[in-house]
Amino acid sequence: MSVKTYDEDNIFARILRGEIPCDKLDECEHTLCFRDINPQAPVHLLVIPKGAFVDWDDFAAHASATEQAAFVRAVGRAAKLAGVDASGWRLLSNIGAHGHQEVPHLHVHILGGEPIGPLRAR
Ligand code: DGP
Repeated sequence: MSVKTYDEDNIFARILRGEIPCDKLDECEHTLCFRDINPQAPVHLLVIPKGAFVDWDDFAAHASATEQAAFVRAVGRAAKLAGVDASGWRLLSNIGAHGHQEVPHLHVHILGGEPIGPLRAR
């Protein structure tokens, strides 16, 4: 099993420590939800765990069941709070180099507020 090294100075770790502000929508003991700084849709939220996890693989392998359940619930709650639950929305997570992950702290994107289009434009 490969263990990925967590960079304590990544931008989302700094947001969690309160060193950088964010436009927060929701928070619980294990998760934080805030608006993406570079929105790709009218609604573009990020949901992150508060624990130090590099990506989905790391979170799936090493987070507690409580943290994992809280994360799933936080995503559903965020879509409702943003008002896209009825119209539909996209959930995605970029993982590693081929996934084009830029920030090495697990996050999922919630995109909505208009038709998001096909998954991948070629
Ligand atoms: P990615 O790692 O490629 O899945 O996307 C990272 C996202 O994080 C990207 O959509 C922009 C967003 N982002 C980067 N820095 C900040 C920041 O300081 N604040 C906020 N709110 N979002 C950020």
